[in-house]
Parts: sequence; C-alpha cells; structure tokens
Amino acid sequence: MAPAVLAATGQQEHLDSPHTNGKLRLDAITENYEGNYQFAPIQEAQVSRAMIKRYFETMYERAISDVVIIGAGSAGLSCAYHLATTRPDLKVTLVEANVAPGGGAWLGGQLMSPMIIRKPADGFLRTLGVPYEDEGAFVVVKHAALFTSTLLSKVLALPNVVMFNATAVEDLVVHTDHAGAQRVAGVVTNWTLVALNHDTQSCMDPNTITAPVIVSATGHDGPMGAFSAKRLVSMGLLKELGNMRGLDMNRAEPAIVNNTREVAPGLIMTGMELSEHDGSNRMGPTFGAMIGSGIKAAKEAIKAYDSATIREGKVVA
Ligand code: AHZ
Repeated sequence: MAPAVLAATGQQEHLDSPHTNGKLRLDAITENYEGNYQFAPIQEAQVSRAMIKRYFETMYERAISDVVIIGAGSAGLSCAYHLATTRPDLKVTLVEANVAPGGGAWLGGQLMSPMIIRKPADGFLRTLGVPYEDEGAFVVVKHAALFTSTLLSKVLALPNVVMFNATAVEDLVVHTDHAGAQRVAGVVTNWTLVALNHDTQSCMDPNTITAPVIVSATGHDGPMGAFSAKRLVSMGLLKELGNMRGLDMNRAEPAIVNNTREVAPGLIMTGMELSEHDGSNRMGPTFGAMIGSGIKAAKEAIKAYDSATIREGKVVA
C-alpha cells in the first residue's frame, strides 16, 4: 500500500512525528471552529512523494497516448469532453501551455462576463447542466466562467483524461508512414517556463508524447497560438497560412464547425486555429462554433483512430 494510503488509514508506524509518538493518532483530528481545529499530522516528504509519484507515473503512462489535444480553451475542452465520454477506452491527454486552462473562455466579449452561444450549440449546455437564459436564436450564460469551470471540472473528473498544464507543445513529431507519407505522430513538449526561455538559456531539450491522433486547438495567432498551423507551414506540409479574416458571425461559425477536419495525416484542427489555417472569418464573442467544432474534432479523432492499425501508439497500416 502507498505511504499516503497507509497514513490515511493510520497503519504507517514508522513516521517519527512529535504529534504521533511513532504512531498516527487519528482520534486527535478534529474539525472544530472554536479554536481546536486539529489536522492529521504529516511529514513534508510525504507531501512531496504523494505529488511526485502520481505526476511522474502519469507522465510515464501517457508517454504513449491514444489522442493528444493541444490547448485547453473552449474548443479543446469541448473536444476532450465529447471524446472521453463517447470513448472511455481511449487515453485522452490534454497539453495546455498556460497554468490556468480555459483559454479565452473566462469572459465574453470586451472583458464582459456574459457568454453568448448560438443555437444549436446550446444542447451542450444542457448536457453539462449549465444554466442559461434563452433569447430565441441564442442563449446567454450569466458568466463565461460558469461554462468554463463546469466544463473543465467535468473533463478533469473523467478517468481516461489527463491534463498537463504549464506545459507547452513546442514541436510536432513527424514520421514517414507505411505508405511513405509524412504523418504527425506525436507532440514535443517542455515546461512552458522552459519553452519561453530558449533564447536566454543554453540547450534545454524537450520531451515527447507519442499518439496516433493529435487534435490541435491552440487558438488564433499569438505568442503560442496557431502553433500547429504555423509549424505545418515551416515544415512544408502546408503551403501558407490562410490567416484569420475579419469578423462575420454568420459566415464564421458554420465555416469553423463544418471545416473541422484532419488537416494533415494524424493532425485534426479545431477552434480558432482553423481560421488561421484556412483563412476564414472570425466570429468574435460568440462561442457556439468552439463547442460545435470541438465536438466535430472528437468525432473526426474517433474516425481516424478506428480506421488505423495502431501498435505502441504508432499507425502501422
Ligand atoms: O494557452 C492556450 C489556450 O489555453 C493554448 N495553447 C496555445 N498554444 C499552445 C501550445 N501548447 C499548449 N503550443 C497551447 N497549449 O491553447 C488554448 C487556446 O484557447 P483559445 O481560447 O485561445 O482558443 P479556442 O479556439 O478554444 O477559442 C477561441 C475563442 C474565440 S477567439 C474569437 C475571435 O477572436 O473572433 N472568437 C472566439 C470564439
């Protein structure tokens, strides 16, 4: 039994805490708010080991994943939820550059809190149990953070989902496949704080995650955004970036959902990153397309996964 579990059950006798006299005294723990709130005793090393063991075991296990999603904004998280609930057998690994996942979905437009979602994407709110006001053609969630925190908590609670945040994808793994074509076969990762300091420090090599299917959801262009679209250009798999076009809600939202697809073998693109890839319009502060595109990306990921013969995370036929 792991030390943390032993500690919780009071069976770990080798702890040498002054509170415990060699033995955990769980009877001393009290949740008393009148000046006698007593915690279970602990040693600092137990805390370190409880984190390290789980984190690195997870990293070890997810070095081969079934689907990696790059970016945990509204599109990436919607994709993760649909994918992981539809296919509980798949190991879904989210890699998010920021410490705080959620991308731009903590607020609506111009830093105002209400979030607008056009129908029919409101069905996803009912699936998640997020309340809203119905305005006819669209619905309004009173605070964007209510949508994002609910979605995030439901995604993270799924047993087949792992998220590495504060971790940036800084390159793609590209193999020559069985037919001689270039195939995206994984992601190259680094702690974001390292990725941001390649110019100031000498070589700090990255790590990798191998997966037969990658979903890129890194948002529109920015210091890290549109990452995979830009990398496809620089490695010659895409001639040029389409570049996001001006705002037109009515053109933009269906274009993003309907064109969500495998843009290069092994790489599905979703959300606003696709507008940079394809050169389609932006929609501004209306989030239905991020939900619809995320769900479509999940469906495309399942199709791609199921149509491939996979060995050790690699597509072999
Ligand atoms: O931190 C980024 C954010 O959380 C993350 N990300 C970007 N590059 C990354 C990298 N490695 C790991 N190299 C990375 N993570 O990706 C997330 C993108 O979230 P987002 O909210 O920016 O994009 P989205 O496509 O999910 O939602 C876009 C929302 C917008 S923008 C817009 C407009 O300007 O018109 N309209 C909508 C609805």
